[in-house]
Formats: sequence, C-alpha cells, structure tokens
Amino acid sequence: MFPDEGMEEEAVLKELRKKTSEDLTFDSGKILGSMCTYPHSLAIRIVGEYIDRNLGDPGLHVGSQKVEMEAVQMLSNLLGLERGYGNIVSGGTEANIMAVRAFRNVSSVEKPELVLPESAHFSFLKASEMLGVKLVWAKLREDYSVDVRDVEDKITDSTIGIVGIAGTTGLGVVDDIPALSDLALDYGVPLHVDAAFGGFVIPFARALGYELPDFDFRLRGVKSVTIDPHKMGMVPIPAGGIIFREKRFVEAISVPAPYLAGGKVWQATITGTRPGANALAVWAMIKHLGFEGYKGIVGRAMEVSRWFANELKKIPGVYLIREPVLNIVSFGTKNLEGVEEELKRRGWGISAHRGYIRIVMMPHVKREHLEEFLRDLQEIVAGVNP
Ligand code: 0PR
Repeated sequence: MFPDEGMEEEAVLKELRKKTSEDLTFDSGKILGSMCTYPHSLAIRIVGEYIDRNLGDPGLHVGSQKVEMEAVQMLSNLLGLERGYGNIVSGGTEANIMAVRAFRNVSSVEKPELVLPESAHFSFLKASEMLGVKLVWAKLREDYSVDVRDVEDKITDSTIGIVGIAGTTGLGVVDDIPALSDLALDYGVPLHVDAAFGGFVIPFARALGYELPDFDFRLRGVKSVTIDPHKMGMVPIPAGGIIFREKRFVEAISVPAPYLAGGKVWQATITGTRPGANALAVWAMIKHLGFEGYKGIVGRAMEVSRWFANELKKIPGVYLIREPVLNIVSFGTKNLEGVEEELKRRGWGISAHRGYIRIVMMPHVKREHLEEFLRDLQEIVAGVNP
C-alpha cells in the first residue's frame, strides 16, 4: 500500500535491511553461480559521485558523454579495433538486442532470420520476439561448441546475420569464431560475437598463455561484439558494452531525439534515460586496472577453475560436463535434482542449468569457499539415492 505519511530515514533503512537479509551476498562466499561480483571500490565511489548523470541527455552531460565514448574506444582497442562505434549499455541483453536490430535494419530481407548456436543466451529470444527476427538454431558438437557446418547449412537468402559465442552462459565454451568469420565473409552476412562474459576474460587469459582462438575484430567477418563490464569487468550493474566495427550499424538503429539540451541528437540504445555513472565507472576501472590488472584477476580465476575441476573429478558420482575453457566449471551428478535442492537448502547460490550445475569462478569466489562447497557436495552425493 502506498503510505500516507513518510517514515524516518533510519526506520526505512532498518526495515529494508530486514527485508534484504534474505539475500545472499558476494562476500559470504556462497554465491557460486553468478556472473556478477562485488564491484571494485573505485567503481562504487564513482557511481556514488556521479549518480545524477544521464547519458540520455548528453547535451547536459557533455563531459560524461565524451568519457563514455572513450570507454567505447578502449573496449574497441581491447577487441582489436582501432576505432569502434557503440555504447555502454544496461547489459548483455540490451547489447545483443542492439546488434540484432542493427543487422536487421541494414539488411533488406523480408522475413529476417538469425542463425545462432543452441547454446545462445535467452536474450536472443527477446530480440527475436521484439524485432520479428526468426531464430534458426545451429547444433552443437560434442565439445559443446557450435557446429560450423550446421551453421553453414542453415544460412539462406533470408539470413541477416550469424552469432558466435565467446564464453557460453552454461559452460564458458568459446565457439570457433575464426571459422564462423570465414563463413560470414563467404556468404556476405555479418557475424555478431556474444562475448558478454568472455570479453573481459579471453584477452587476458590469452596473454597468460591459455590457448584460445581469436574471437574479436581481428577477424574481418566480426561486425559487432557484446562485452559486459558488469561481469568480469568489476563494474556495478548495470554496465554492458556493444561495439560495432562500422558506423553504419549504429546509424541503422539511431532515432532522432530533437528537443534535448544538446539539440538534435541521435539515440541508438534501447533505453532512453540511462546511467552515466556506470559508464564513467567502466572508463575508470579500465584506467585503474589496465591490461595488467585485469590479467591478474583473470589469472587467479583461471587457476582456481583448474584446481576446482580437478577436485570435482575426485568425488565419486560427480563428473565434469567438459574440461573448463574459461573460469566456468559445470558438472553433473547422479540424482542431480536432489543434489541441487540440498545444496540450495544448505545456502549455496548455485546456477542449476538443465542437466548440470554451473560454478562461475568470479573474483569473490575463493578457494576456501570452494573447499567448503566440495565437502558439502561430497557428503550430499554420497547420501542421496542413486
Ligand atoms: N550473453 C551471455 C553469453 C550471457 O551469459 C548473458 C548473461 C547475457 C548475454 C545477458 O547479459 P545480461 O544479463 O547482462 O543482460 N548471463 C548470465 C546468466 O544468465 C546473467 C547472470 C548474471 C545470471 C548473474 C545470474 C547472475 O547471478 O547466467
């Protein structure tokens, strides 16, 4: 009910604390299935300081808009582009919708179709429904990467683009983006890479010596990339990233906003009024951590993942779905549903996918938390009925 009279600030806070005490927190070490983490303290400071900035009216916040564009440039550089076009947006969902919208709008197809892996994130379902683009699913291979031959088979005259995933939601698998890029060039269709998760992992893991294929604008068929700072980028929610290789894609999705403070401006994002603070935090984190800083974060996460995967193998009744590629480890057990239920009852914030449990080695996930989890898991799996 909407209250007649207001409450004291302290009383409001007290009530809120009580209500949110049911939430799991990252510092508890119990959240193992999330792609988000506790943001970096500098990013939190920046969001607090610049909470009033609105990139939906860049004429008012000219400086912030320039910073957003600098952040877009730095992300473009990380992804192998000297100059890119795009925005810091609300997350991977908005970024993917913008990419599909751009591909649809630059094409002149009557019944647009998008070919994408069966492992694609559900944000493409929203894009499909909103944009009237039919999704054509390509099969996965045994290693859970997309079957490039099947992608080729599914390309038709109605195809507006294809999608590859660099760090799948469930398993962290990186598709064969070089082969998809070749295919895209052969058939003259744009390739979108969903690196919402992998974008802030793969470049650093490669620099550390992990063998991972090219996945970004270094491949000429790649026309757009989703890369989310609110996942491994250490920036508070909401902070996603969409980068396009060419300006024409952004132009194809821009609408005029004629009455704003900056005069007639063009808006490509799905959201209108949108947080400047988070875009500034993206810029600040990249400046503060630099390539070396992110490399350190990713290196620790990758090491913990390999260790954890090996520990899982030692538990009878537990099996890996596949060897980890990035810092995501997914496993199955006998009586999976029973195990999931009991893990949740014991307070573990796991991500229960169809057929397996996903653990994401985010920076807040420490070895001691995983040791405790492994003890619980072993006990539960030994106890449940086969
Ligand atoms: N693309 C990929 C590959 C993703 O994994 C995700 C989100 C998205 C796009 C969409 O991004 P946004 O959620 O930012 O719009 N993947 C996570 C997932 O579904 C999102 C998430 C994050 C879920 C934290 C739970 C959680 O606690 O697992």
